[in-house]
Amino acid sequence: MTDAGAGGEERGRRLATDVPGPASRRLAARRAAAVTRAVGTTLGVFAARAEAGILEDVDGNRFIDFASGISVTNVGNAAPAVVAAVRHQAGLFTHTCFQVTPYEGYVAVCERLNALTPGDHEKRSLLVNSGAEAVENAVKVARYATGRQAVVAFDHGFHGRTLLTMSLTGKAVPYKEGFGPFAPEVYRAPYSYPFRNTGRLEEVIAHVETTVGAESIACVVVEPICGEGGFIVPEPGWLAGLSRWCAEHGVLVVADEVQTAMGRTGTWFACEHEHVVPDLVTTAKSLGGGLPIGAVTGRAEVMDAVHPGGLGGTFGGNPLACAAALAVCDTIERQGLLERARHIGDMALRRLEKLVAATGPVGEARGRGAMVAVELVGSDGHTPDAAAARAAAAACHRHGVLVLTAGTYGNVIRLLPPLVISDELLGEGLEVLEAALQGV
Ligand code: PLZ
Repeated sequence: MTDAGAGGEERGRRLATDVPGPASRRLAARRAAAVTRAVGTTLGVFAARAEAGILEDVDGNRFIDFASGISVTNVGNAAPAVVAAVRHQAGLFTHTCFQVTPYEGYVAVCERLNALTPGDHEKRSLLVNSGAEAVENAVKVARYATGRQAVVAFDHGFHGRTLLTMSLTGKAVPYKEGFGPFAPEVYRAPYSYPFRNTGRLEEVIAHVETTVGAESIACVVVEPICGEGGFIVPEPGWLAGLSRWCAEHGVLVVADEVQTAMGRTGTWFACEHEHVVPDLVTTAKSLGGGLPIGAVTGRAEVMDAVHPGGLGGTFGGNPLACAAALAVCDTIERQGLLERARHIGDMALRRLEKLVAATGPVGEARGRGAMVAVELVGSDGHTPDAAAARAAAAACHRHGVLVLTAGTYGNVIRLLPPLVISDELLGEGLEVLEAALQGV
């Protein structure tokens, strides 16, 4: 265990108290009396500060961060360039509402996204506050531009918690149960899941053609890699085949890159691995490096189909969030973080693949770039084992490594380390995870 500490060096993992410690437990009691229990928590330690790959709690425990706040702090927590940009902008103005008086930062973020997203066609962007809002607006735009109503989403997909995006989301508990009725004209299709041998492209297309009808569909909303659904990497060619079918039938492709974008998978956008050029791309999470911002970026003629005044919101593209987003893009470029993501992925997968066994509990290790997961199964090598995932995650937490679970069946442990994490911290965290997996 390293404990570097002072002088701007990377701090190491440290367990100073029980997890959670006394200060966290006191805050948890206040929380229980003040915050609705409906908001869940992965690890009940209260944060005090965080940096590149370390999150420190109010008891002085330091966790190796394999969560990045669910793929938000790709450039690191409180990344110096982000902090400086936000401080500077806060001293100039904090808000005008872009619809009242515009400002350059909003335009600059849109220019950046138009240039970075796949495809060299003419593009336009819209800025919003969250991933859900981005997806919701992408569907509004797709419906308007096509004059069609149906939207196809996929098994294992997660797109948010608003009425429309919850309707698009594939998992009932905890996201949907009790919250109906859901938005109409949402249809679901199988997603390619190689480990479980489901969602072959021909089946998906036949299902959509017979149950919805191509001519009614405004768009498909698809994650290039399922995030909450369990880091499911579709079969090679699946996304490209789906996009081809869409193009042939006037169906727009909305790539939901909220979790996968901004270098996470080793490219700016996960669609690039499949050479897919979506009509619309949604981003959020890491775009703001910790400040809330989301975006829809798409073909100019599609985005501009909507009448002036048809899209917007009070806070969309807030100037502090725009300043942060520009600093995030600069940092990814300057620090070569796409390459870092690939390196992190190689290192993690190489080690986790060694744990895969026909009789479980690790049925598969998979991922792309710094988006890596293990799927845990029973001794038949197939049946999802959520209890094992919970136990392994809890063991990691007890030993100072913050990991997240995922998956429709709750049986996946996913790693989303910040792309700036050192090899040393990454290796140490993996060691803890390996021991936790061997212990279940
Ligand atoms: N699309 C692909 O991953 C958010 C969910 C956390 P918001 N994923 C984290 C939770 O339990 O609510 C997500 C995503 C994809 C859309 C969203 C929604 O993004 O910024 O949380 O609204």
